Amino acid sequence: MSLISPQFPPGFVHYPQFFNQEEQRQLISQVKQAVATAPFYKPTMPGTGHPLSVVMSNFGPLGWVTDKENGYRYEKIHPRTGLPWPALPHLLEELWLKVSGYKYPPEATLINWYRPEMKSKMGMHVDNDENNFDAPVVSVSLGDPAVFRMGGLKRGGSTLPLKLYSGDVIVMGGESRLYHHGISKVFYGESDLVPKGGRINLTMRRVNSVIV
Ligand code: MD3
Ligand code: FE
Repeated sequence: MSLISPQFPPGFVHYPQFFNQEEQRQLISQVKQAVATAPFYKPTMPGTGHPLSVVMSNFGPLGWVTDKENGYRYEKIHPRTGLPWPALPHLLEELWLKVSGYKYPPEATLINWYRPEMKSKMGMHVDNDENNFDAPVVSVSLGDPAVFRMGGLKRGGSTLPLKLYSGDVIVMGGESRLYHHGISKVFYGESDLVPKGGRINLTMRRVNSVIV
């Protein structure tokens, strides 16, 4: 079941409460396990070195990373430990099979932690560091609710809000894949799912258009 305003672009699908409480707890415990070996790191902007307010880690064969020197890119290893990223949990593999409609598995699953003490948010941007825009991006929200904003193909212009709750899944396929989007507000302190509080977002992506 998906309930979204007809103003959202074709290919954008919202599944409210895709994951139940038990599954959400399972996903959080898998994130906890992953960050025990692939700790959250502080991403910085290319050139300026300005920190993003979220901290990040990844699951799967590739991870999205960014730093002052080398900018936005995908890497097979953690920037600090030099170790491969932890494997994608089965629950997420299954999610991709159910909702992506794509022939190949995801390569990168970015873990974003919006921390209460940092009042983390995410500015409007486009996900375009991949070499494959045929595959959708699939995202899972966990913990505190947030206001997601969807813009358009060009930057600036009006945005449409959508409140995302813990357990919600969104799929950004078709035209929506290259739309601007961001997180304008997190309602910190509303959920007790995340051990140290805040919101965790898991974003699954296909990076290459072939199996490498
Ligand atoms: C719409 N994350 O990691 S997820 C990101 O909640 C990111 O942490 C936000 O944007 C978060 O890049 C939003 C939903 C999302 C992800 C990719 C999209 C929405 C998207 C790509 C195209 C359009
Ligand atoms: Fe994004």
